[in-house]
Amino acid sequence: MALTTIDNFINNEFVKPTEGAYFDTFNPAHGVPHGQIPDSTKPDVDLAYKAASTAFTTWSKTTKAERSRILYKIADLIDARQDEFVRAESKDQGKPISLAKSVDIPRAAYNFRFFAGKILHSVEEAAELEGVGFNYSQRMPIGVAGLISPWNLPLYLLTWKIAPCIACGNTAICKPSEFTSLTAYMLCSVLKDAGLPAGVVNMVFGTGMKAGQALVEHPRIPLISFTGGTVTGAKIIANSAPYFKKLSLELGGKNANIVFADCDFEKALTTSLRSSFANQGEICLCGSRIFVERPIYEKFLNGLVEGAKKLKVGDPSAPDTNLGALVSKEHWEKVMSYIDLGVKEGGKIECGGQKPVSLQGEFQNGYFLEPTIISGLTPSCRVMREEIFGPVVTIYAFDTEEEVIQITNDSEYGLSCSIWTENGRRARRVAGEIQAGTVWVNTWMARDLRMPFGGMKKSGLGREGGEHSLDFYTELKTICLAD
Ligand code: TXE
Repeated sequence: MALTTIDNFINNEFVKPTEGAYFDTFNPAHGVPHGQIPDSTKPDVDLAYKAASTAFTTWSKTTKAERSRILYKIADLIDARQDEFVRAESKDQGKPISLAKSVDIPRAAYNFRFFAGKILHSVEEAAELEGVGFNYSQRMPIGVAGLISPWNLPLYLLTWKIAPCIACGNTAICKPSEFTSLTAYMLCSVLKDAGLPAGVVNMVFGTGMKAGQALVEHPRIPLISFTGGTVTGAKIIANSAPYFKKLSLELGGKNANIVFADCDFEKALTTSLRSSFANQGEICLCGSRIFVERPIYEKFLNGLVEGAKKLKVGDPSAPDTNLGALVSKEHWEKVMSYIDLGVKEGGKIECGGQKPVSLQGEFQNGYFLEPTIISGLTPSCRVMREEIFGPVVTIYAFDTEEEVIQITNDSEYGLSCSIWTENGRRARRVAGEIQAGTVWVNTWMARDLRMPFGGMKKSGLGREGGEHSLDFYTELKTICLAD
């Protein structure tokens, strides 16, 4: 099969990497290469910077109405090419086509639509300073932004950065994950067809060590928005420190899913199956630590195991598939190593734990894994503390509200949490105590783009969403006018 060759996108042109090197990108469901990605290096980032900084001088002065018009057009073109994007995302990432169709691609379009509207409707502050005059605040675009995105929700998370960045009048150099560059590459044509001026968005494909690090260490790129692993986040903080860059970091999570005995049992169970295994567990918001109040523990565990066993793992392009393939061989091995560790730490595999034996033909070499539930571990075990980022959850019985708050918060992470209870007072009390950027009560992954989103502790720095995105992608200043 012919491999798709991806090229960098600089100044609205597709260009080969300066050093001419490419590497393979894999179809995770087959375990074979399906494309070639530029192995970009610092000179490519320098070229992109030249284009983006030139474009900034005019784009930053373009009216909000004009920027908004182009963003709406980009959203419309993503919708018009939805099927193409859906198939590509599923093939490149391994996710079920149904998920790409219901979540990833519609949300990518919505990211543009949301910020197209947002910039038109935001109002700045003004205040009279008695005896002096009055003050007003004004937002300025910052310059060329570095946007670095991960492989789990490739187009969804990349567009979550591009849309507010350019809506605010900045220009961008994007570095999508080397594991999943295909839909970012397809987006380049959409941007051009929508009439986005040359140089406003540039894509430099390649590895984190070369292309990513060159962006972070570029002395004239003043802001970096990054989503990815916590260890990488720490490197980005260190590498960008000499330049005092503005950073937004959305990092890992080890999110608690707290189920009280007074919950709506069926709703809690059905949603917990989703929050455990959606996108093969490769969502930073997945609830991988399930804490169940003891009176319903056995019943909930049995229901969860029964539900997990019914989930269909296999061909991502089949419409009824629930779990596709993990993103890469390396990641599959990492997740498997945590299952082994769980057993060594004294856990019991209630279901799953291996590659499904039923896979035939081309799928035999894919990176599939059965949904896995591990019981019998204590909160101090590594499997209950470290982010696994696969279809693996632990389940644990708790006795009191105080205990579950304590074990939830006893974590290096603080991204999200779900609480299941029909007692409204308890819901507010527990939600108020949990150390996480987002707490859902009786739901999971309900995102309102107007609300702040981000992590506490090692789950990240800063907030994005609504006004918070504008805060990150602009410099806010106060102007004082004397009478
Ligand atoms: O992330 P990386 P990976 C977590 C999850 C996963 C782990 C590693 O636990 O197992 O992170 O995943 C670029 N300077 N999440 O390997 O390495 C890299 O090329 C600049 C959580 O994909 O952090 C890619 O574009 N950039 C998560 C991006 O950073 C660098 C989503 C993310 O890669 C770089 C995905 C460097 N030194 C994984 N090193 C979430 N929170 O949503 C790498 N990159």
